[in-house]
Amino acid sequence: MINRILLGLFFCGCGLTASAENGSNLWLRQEPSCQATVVCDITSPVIDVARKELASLWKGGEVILRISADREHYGLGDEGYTIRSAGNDIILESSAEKGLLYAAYHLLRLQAEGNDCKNLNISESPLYEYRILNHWDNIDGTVERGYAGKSLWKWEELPSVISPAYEKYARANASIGINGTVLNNVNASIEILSDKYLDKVKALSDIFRPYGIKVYLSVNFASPMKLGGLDTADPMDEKVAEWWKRKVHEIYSLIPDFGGFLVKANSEGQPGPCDYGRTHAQGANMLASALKPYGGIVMWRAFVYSPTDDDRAKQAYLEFKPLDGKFLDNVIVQVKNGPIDFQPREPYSPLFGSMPHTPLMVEFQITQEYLGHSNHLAYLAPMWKEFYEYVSPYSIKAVAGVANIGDDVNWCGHDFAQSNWYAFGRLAWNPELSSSQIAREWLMQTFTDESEFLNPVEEMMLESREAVVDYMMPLGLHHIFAWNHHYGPEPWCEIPGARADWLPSYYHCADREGIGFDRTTTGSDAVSQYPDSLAAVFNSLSSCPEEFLLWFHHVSWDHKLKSGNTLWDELCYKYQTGVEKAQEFCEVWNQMSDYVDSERYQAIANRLKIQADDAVWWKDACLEYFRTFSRMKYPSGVDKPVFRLKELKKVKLPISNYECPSEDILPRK
Ligand code: BDP
Repeated sequence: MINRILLGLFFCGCGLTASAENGSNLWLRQEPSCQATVVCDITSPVIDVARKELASLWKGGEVILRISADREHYGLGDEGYTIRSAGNDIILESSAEKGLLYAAYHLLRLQAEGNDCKNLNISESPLYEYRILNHWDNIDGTVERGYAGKSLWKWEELPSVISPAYEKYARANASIGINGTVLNNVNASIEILSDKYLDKVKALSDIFRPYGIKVYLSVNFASPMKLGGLDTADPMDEKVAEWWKRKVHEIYSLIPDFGGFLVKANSEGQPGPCDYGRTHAQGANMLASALKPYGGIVMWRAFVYSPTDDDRAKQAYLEFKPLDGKFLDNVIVQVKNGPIDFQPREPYSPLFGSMPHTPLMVEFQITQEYLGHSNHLAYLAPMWKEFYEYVSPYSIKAVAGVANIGDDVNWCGHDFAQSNWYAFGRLAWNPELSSSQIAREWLMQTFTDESEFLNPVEEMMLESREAVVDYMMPLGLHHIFAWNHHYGPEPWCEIPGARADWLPSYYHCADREGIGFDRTTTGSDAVSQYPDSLAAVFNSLSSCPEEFLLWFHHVSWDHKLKSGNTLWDELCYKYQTGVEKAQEFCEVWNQMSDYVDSERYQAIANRLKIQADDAVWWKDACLEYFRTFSRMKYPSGVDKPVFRLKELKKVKLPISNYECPSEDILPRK
């Protein structure tokens, strides 16, 4: 209830400023009371943040912050902490300052959720040491696959002009436990390592440091040539290794706690060690040796596939598995959650579990490149939890998420997309949290704690990703998106001269007989990259989970599924369900106007409407197109198409991969 009264007001206790609600306060919207007594005998930038937050926001008794000398006693590490009530007072204890900062945010979260904060006895520590956002931000201000405006980093103005957004960004991250940020796109510009840009990077690092956030950079493997003027970037060439050492030294003299490098090499045209006949391990190790003396790490991406080879889904495994055990200990191989590319649903990448002697980290995509950009509501915690059903969170070393943040006033475009930033941080801290708990936490802090709002809206969030799968790519279909921008459907897309594996027909393989990519042992044999027991499950048409059916099998149109429906009918019903769900979300939201400020209410309603309309477009495009192969009728209960295939084939959205389409250019009846 409290949140509702406060909507539209922020900092009313201290600054008395009222503003129209615009979503800019994210999940951090408690009213400062400016009253709490915070006792702590240390002064440092990190402690000062914790102190300031508690002093202005905490509404209970005294809060005592303590560094415990007895590390062993807690065994919670530098970022872990305990929170204990002692009468009216609260004691926050950690073996290091960052732990106290996280404890402060934990306590404030409990308060925001309406917890009475009596009898607290909490011990917490993050599962992963590295919980990192990857920004795909370019230095020209665009954001690759970013749908929330331009880059947050105003490179032109830095380092002299410091936007207040930088500190807000750091605060938001710290409040959910994110402790690292890669500032720039994996398709990295050479200039990021120039003196000029390093000064700008330093300015950002200085702002983030008190919030426990380390800065990392994506680097271009050819930097020694293009920036350093060398005639090679061969990792085995001494001049090259020397160049990197000097560069790393220069970085650390500006940024003593610099985190390290993220590298996309020999992938989608980026340079890399393979250009010189070297392996990924040789490339990564050369950089790792340069970073090692300073405690920096290399996150080396395994997102590789070449145009001519085998099934794209197999390639990362084929290239990286033989390198198991060959990386230095400060290299972490960063693997996308699925074997292809952030599709609405993919099975997990078989590299997980296949490189026992190499630390691996998972890369999730928070930005909705393939899930309706910032127009569609898709709460992604269930998708990430699904990954952990197959890959034990304890088997990997770290987590990265491709950020969905831009300079839009509400940070993420869609107000509900904020929940994905939030969920990423919470799951990176503790992957055991449930999607439902995270949704609820976020809703209570972001909107209101009234159950009439919470229950239906939480349910809508929990169903949203599955709805997107249903109206876009059900039953294991994947990558049937429109060329380049990946927003709408284009299963028919043919571009003369284009790489086959960039075209939808490569993936759906629809023909007169059936549809789906045969990855069984008699097809591309991608199944065999999974552990034997799972490979057997995926390989058999009868035991393959239906959500992955067309990922692993080419299935005949009249094949009977578990429901008793033929594949064709089931496909139709899935698209229909997706459409109905998206329409239902609009209805659910229509009931919520009493609980939400009018600005956010309307903005969300508008986007839900776009989503519901897009769902129809997706259904019609896919079913009408696939029907040209199946030549079967729609079963009863499935809506007649609104659009004709001929019309939809003409749709070309004039957007690039830096934009989210506006309503007026989308196909509508
Ligand atoms: C794909 C994106 C592309 C990225 C690439 C990557 O379409 O823009 O550069 O992944 O992850 O999802 O490197």
